[in-house]
Amino acid sequence: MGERPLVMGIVNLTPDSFFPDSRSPEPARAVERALALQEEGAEILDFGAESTRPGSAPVDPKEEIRRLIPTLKAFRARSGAVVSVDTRKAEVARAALDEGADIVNDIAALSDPGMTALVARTGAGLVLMHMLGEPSTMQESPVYDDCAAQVAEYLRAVAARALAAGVSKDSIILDPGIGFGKTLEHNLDLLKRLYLIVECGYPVLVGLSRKRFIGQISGKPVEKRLAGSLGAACAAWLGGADIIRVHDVAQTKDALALFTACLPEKTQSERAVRAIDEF
Ligand code: HH2
Repeated sequence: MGERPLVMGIVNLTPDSFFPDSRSPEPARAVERALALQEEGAEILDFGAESTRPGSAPVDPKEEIRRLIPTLKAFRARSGAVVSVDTRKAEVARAALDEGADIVNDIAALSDPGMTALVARTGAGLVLMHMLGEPSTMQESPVYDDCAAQVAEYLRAVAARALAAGVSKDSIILDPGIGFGKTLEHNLDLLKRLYLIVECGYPVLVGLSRKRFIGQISGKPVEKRLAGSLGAACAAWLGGADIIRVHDVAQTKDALALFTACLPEKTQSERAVRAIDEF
């Protein structure tokens, strides 16, 4: 981790991910997509075989492994890039690590009792993401007293649990879980007060690419949320995110490169506050 934001490119081996253009259910197409995202500058490739969009049903681990392994094998034969596997199941994570994956992107933050020991034993990287409830029902009526503070407290506690079970501190990455049991106001609170998660002392990952809250502000459907996603990605980096998880790698790299290159030495933050009121 350094001053530069890292970009994690999304490769969905699913027939039903919320952004149709990100779906690559056939291994050959998925490998081509992963290689293309690597070529565009992704520092990490995140392979997922279960859509966890709001309202989705869980995928059986055997099916997840069936979707994942041929692609990981074929990608590893052609690339040494850093690979993460987007799964909440230890059985799936184990199969992926056996195929050379480097990071477990656990959106259920160690809910599977086998996950902690697996990561401790293998020394893999570990993304711990906050989710309120389950994907099938998480957007029904999420309630927090103080969303950003509660999410930070939760992530701090899960990270402590991982450390106590033998996971190395260097392995851990925290993620507020944008859109996972959160309203528009909750998502904005998490992004505006991302420092509460940064202060936990681990690298921070943010996944916001084309998500619903971007449509709620821009009024655009998922296919037209690229520009909104780029704006939000720049704000997330400024707020302290070290890794941005995206569908559109080349465009995000360009946006972040320009944003960081042009970063003002003195900001007119009062103007930004007034602009927020106007929206
Ligand atoms: N978001 C999604 C999936 N995995 N992992 C982390 N760590 N953080 C996120 O915000 C995150 C994630 C949802 O995006 P996508 O994979 O494109 O959608 P789907 O779940 O429909 O496949």
